[in-house]
Amino acid sequence: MEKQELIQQFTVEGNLVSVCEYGNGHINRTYLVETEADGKRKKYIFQQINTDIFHDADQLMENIANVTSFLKKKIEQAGGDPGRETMQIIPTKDGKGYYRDGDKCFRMYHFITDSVSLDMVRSPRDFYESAVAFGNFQSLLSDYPAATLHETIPDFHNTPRRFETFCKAVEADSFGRAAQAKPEIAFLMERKKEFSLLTDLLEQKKLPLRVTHNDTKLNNIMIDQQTGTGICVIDLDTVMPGLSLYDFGDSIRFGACTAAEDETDLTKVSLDLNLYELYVKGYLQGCQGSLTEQELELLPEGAKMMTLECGMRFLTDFLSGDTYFRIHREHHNLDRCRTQLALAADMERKWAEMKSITRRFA
Ligand code: ADP
Ligand code: GN1
Ligand code: MG
Repeated sequence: MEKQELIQQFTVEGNLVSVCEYGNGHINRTYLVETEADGKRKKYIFQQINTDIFHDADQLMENIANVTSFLKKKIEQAGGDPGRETMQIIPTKDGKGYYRDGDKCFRMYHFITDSVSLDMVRSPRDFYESAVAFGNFQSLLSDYPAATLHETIPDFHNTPRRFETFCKAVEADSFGRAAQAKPEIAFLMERKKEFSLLTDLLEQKKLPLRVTHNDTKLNNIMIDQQTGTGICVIDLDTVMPGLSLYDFGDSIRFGACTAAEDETDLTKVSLDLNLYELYVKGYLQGCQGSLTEQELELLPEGAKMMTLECGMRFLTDFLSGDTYFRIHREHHNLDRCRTQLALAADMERKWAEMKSITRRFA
């Protein structure tokens, strides 16, 4: 079915004016849809769900429908505007949360107007506001019935499991690429012992399982153009039980880095300690005192773990023929891996400072 016809399957208002590819997500295919009704333009976000990654679209969309209606109630109770502060699914004409066309699945969201999502920090304030919003998102979901959530990607942040998969990819070297990544493979192998730190503490019940977002990069938050506040957390595909340290860590990995995720000049890649500090401050404010002493102590470990894990995932994908993350050039996943490992190495150099900043706020 053509995109135009697919869009007609949803309860959008007005006539279709345009549809074009949109955003910089690595997973789904995202389109901006514009319609016109009575001379008024309206925007929507139309997405093809990546069903190679999310195998069960029913479960995925059930999670998102339940989480967004839970958030809507809370936002209304607090006197907020759910039309801007949470995602809203636009149902199909027969009342479903997504449309299936053969083995392809599509969904429609309302567009969060007058806001931007950023691929790099524009000003420190953006980053601080994103921290408050991601912390607040976690607070809002603190009494969400976690047992009702489907695990959309099992073992998503199980770093030791990710490491096993990585080792198999190195071993298999199915595309003959391992020789190009020798230093990166060695860097990860040398840190093998670190990977089970958080999963071990979780198993020993020393860290609490919470409902977390799990993909808290800066471009998964909409920042209000007028007020500069983090208005709406988006990309809810991986909202699942997880650790606060995953959410904190992934934001640092992406946003507190001085270079883009795919920068090829590694001399530009470092951890910005001022941004790190701002994020700690904003995240703790958003979490409203809910983090335990152990969680607070381990924020730097969360940042480093998510950076190493993401580097490992990019490298695994490079070695396995680039089937997971969408790439836009040759070696893109290898370049992305290199920035992550350079950032992790810089975190190791700045470890004492990261620890002392964190303790100051804890
Ligand atoms: P992916 O899972 O591929 O990362 P996202 O759901 O994050 O896909 O969407 C990709 C991009 O599209 C986002 O980074 C953001 O810029 C934009 N976007 C997504 N949903 C909305 C929305 N409801 N309103 C405005 N922009 C959106
Ligand atoms: C993917 O979907 P997107 O682009 O927001 C990935 C994250 C990675 C990130 C790296 C479902 O996020 O886990 O950290 O790329 N999402 C999924 O940029 O795997
Ligand atoms: Mg995204």
